[in-house]
Amino acid sequence: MEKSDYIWFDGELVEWDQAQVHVLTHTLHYGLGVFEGIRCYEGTAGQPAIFRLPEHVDRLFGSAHILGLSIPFTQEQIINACVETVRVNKLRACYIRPIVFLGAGEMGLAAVHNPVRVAIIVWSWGAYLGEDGVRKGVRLRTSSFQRMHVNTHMTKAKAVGNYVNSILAAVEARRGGYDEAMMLDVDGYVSECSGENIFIVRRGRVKTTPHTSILSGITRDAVLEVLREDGVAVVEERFTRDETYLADEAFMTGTAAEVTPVREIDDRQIGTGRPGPVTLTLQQRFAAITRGEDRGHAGWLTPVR
Ligand code: PPE
Repeated sequence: MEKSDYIWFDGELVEWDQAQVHVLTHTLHYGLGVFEGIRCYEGTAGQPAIFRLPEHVDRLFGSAHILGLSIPFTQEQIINACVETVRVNKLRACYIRPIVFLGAGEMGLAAVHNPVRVAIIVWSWGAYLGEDGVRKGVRLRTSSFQRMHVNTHMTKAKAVGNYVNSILAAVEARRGGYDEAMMLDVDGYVSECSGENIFIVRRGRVKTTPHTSILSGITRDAVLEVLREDGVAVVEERFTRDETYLADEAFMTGTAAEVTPVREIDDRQIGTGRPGPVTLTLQQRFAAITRGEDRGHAGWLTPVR
């Protein structure tokens, strides 16, 4: 990973190498923290713009609220700080990672009164599952690890600790020679992937899992809106792993993964084994929107000036 120049840390810009924490940082021990992943895109006119920034910051505050963490800044301050961090690092296209964590002080599980700290880091991040994955599609494997139950971890919070569940699945899939893990919920239905939401298409009709056990993806929301605008039939409904085998197309959505086609699930070819028409159209629509070429969705972009 390439270093950027500055990191926003507790309200100030500090040099990349100076953004350090103590080993007694509470979140490091117990995982109580929340974060976001946001992308900034270079527009066709050369102007960088951040995709759905207020929605991401709102989810960050929602995640903190769920975990009982009080962020010592306003949403507006965090929005401005994200823009500022991109600007000072002179990056055009980049990934933005705000993280809220409990600092050092007391130890123990109930030591929730330690200072709540906030950092915003930006760096260049290319295709999450590789350029080939975006063009040709990726291979998924149903995970042996279930997605956490809605009453064990809080699935609506993008919480640091939730990613232990994701990492177990992601690493297992990659060790098995697959690109990514498809996770089932505790009832056995498809939930989401380790870091993406999942969609299937059959006979022109698009299906994605309901909000229940998933992280409510902001890309998922954007894709649903674009599909509906284009007159495509979409439903949010539970489905089984074998229903995915019968799909004509499948794709995943996420900030890092954007719209990534799926060409195989559990060693079964999906459709023709190549990205299908619904997926391809969506990728083009998404690229046009994020590059600022679609005036209808200009409201989803926050320019970095
Ligand atoms: N589910 C999970 C579990 C998840 O982590 C993400 C984002 C999504 C769904 C999609 O949400 P959204 O980005 O709002 O569309 N995953 C982040 C993880 C990246 C990382 O590996 O770190 C991301 O895409 O930023």
